[in-house]
Amino acid sequence: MKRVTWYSEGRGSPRDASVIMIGVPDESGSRSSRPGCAHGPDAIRRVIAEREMFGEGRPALPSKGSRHHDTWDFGNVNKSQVSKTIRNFLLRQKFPIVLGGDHSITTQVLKGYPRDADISLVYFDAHPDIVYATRPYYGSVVADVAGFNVNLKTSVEIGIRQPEREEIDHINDHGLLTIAPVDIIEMGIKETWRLIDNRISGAVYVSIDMDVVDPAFAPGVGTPAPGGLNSTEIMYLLKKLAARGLVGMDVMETNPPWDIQDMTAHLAGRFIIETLAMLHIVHIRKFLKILSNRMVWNNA
Ligand SMILES: [Mn+2]
Repeated sequence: MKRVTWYSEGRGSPRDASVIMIGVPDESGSRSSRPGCAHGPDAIRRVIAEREMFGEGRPALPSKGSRHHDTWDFGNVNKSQVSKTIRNFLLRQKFPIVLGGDHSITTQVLKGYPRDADISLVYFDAHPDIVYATRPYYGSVVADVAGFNVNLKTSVEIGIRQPEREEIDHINDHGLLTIAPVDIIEMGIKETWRLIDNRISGAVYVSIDMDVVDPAFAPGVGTPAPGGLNSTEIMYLLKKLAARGLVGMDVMETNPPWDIQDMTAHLAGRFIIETLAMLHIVHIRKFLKILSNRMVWNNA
């Protein structure tokens, strides 16, 4: 995979970049009957290069917001290298964007953050992914990271509409806030953002399972669930989150063999562009600095 500089202002190097993009072409944690999400990272890159007005030195043209970050594409890494790679970039105060791959990769990403990071997780997904499992997989992500560095009391799941019976119990036990697509219809998008904004605090990490989107907009996923959010509702929330400040982001479960004319890969790329356009790097540096200082301390 060619190394691409996004948002380049003539400075294409990892040292100058404030944002690092990392692909993880792995689906070993998936139990979907539709294989193929390991091809997600390269499909997203290809579609962005073909269709978006940026890439290789050209600036992005997002719909709102104009922040420019040099974004360096680190290429693909093995799942076993994810935590270490994330940790190394956090120590350099880089903002990571991870492309999946199946959703269990998010667990490995968050394990790259300090154990005491007390992260607020904003989890976009049709499924709660809070099954208790002895072997971590894409259905146990939220349960797995809750035992590590994610604080479920300040976290929120958005787009939930297909929980398993036991997951409803676990959500209630943890006091986890979930927002279903119909809740958004009732509240409206502004009130939805207010609810999320009041809930989250400190270091906020955003994880997107592309199946959060209605399959009408994103058919290329492993476990499609009708009745999801539309593209612009998600973009609206991502922009609000980015403007507030984030410590990392991932976009998972894009599944090219099941996609229709790259709709899902294109939307995944668009989510990233629109988020980056609103990202306050000053806020991010503040959070990342706190995190990286803790890492040094933990190492000593
Ligand atoms: Mn998921």
